[in-house]
Amino acid sequence: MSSFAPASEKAESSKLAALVTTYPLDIKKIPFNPTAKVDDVLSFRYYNESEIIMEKPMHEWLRFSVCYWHTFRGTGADPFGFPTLVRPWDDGTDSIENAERRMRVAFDFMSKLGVKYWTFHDRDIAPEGKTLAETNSNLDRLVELASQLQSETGIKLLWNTCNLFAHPRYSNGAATNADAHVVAYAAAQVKKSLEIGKKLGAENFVFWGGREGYHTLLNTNVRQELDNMANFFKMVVAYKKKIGFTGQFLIEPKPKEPSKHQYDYDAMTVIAFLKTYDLDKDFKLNIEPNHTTLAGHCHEHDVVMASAYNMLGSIDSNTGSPDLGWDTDQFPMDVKNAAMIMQTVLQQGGLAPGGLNFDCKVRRESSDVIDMMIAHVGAMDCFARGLRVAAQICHDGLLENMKRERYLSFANGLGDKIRRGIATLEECDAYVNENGEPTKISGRQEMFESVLNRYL
Ligand code: XLS
Ligand code: NI
Ligand code: NI
Repeated sequence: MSSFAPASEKAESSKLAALVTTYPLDIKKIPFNPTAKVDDVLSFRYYNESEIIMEKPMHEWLRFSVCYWHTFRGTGADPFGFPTLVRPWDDGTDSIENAERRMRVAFDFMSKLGVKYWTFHDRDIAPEGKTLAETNSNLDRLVELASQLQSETGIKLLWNTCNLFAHPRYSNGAATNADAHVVAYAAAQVKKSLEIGKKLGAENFVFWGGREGYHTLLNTNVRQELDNMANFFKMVVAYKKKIGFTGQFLIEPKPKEPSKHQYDYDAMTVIAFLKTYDLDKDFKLNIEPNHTTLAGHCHEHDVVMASAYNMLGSIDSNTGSPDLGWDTDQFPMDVKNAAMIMQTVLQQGGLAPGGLNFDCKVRRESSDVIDMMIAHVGAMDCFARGLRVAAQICHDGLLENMKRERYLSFANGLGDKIRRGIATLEECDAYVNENGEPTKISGRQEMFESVLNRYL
């Protein structure tokens, strides 16, 4: 801000600067204000949680959650630079006291933002001890506090998960490690997290295979590793039943990073894996669009594919940078992308018990505390606007009709038999001999794109 700025703007800017160093957060609850000024980024213009859209309040379509790892444990460090996101509530130690203070700030933040859910890895909330027993007792203390804060604020746990990729013991994978001792460690860690999920009422539980993959096929028995991964999931399903944990299990596909190749490459790969090992009734998918684009697909591809097979359980709503080839985990700020995702969510009748988890981090250059809030408000409003656009598209039914018309030839005759899987090659041969060359029919891509643009 230049020194020529009016006094009121100066006051505004010093208020923002003050937030850098204060907590509990000196921010009011984010209001809904449809006439908010364009630069009022601490109000929702589109997200009106109780407003009914297609027979449900917006908050039921948009089951937002804040993720603990990026938003409360992210430091902004990258391979070239030191941390930039130094938070006033963090004292630089890995103590239980610091973890407890941070958790209180997190629930304060989420309440002011107005989200109803949160997500975390086991290692985000409590320090890892020297032994598994010590780690678990650290977890018990923080889970106790989480349970108390959940009931005080009404914020619920969308899902928890295990960090099976950061500790050096997992450098060669967890469930797919070549050492059975490491596989057992991972299993013990998951056992504890399922118990935590049950205690905190987690509505889902996520498995992201962070290092389940390979760097070179020369040292890797892929078939054994995949069999082991399936058996690991079978142990997990058995324990879930045993303790009566009711959350939905989700696998999160990602093609690479940190491994060169990850087994859970994309939605279709994971669905094939689950069906191969007879696990498809026990799991759905948690789709992250940034992983989808990393796999070489368009932003909404895996959301659409998973939903088409009734396997879309939840979404890690973030985005990559279209011009970068890695997982940048940016806040979703593109209305068209959000509308495309929400269109699929509307078509399948919602995401519950899943939700829209902001697996996103502010840029390392966005170093003020207030940037955390601005980012979440902007992303929630982007999705709320996407929902409104998608609802209008669904309501008009125009694009859906245009799509349906392309497939009319399957409505009767031979097409109908092909569609129902009862046609034969001989019938197809006879049909072509009788009817000759098919008439060329335009795919009309530009028309579809032009129509879509009129809704945005
Ligand atoms: C990393 C993943 C991870 C999972 C949870 O790329 O997105 O954050 O969502 O382990
Ligand atoms: Ni994710
Ligand atoms: Ni990711």
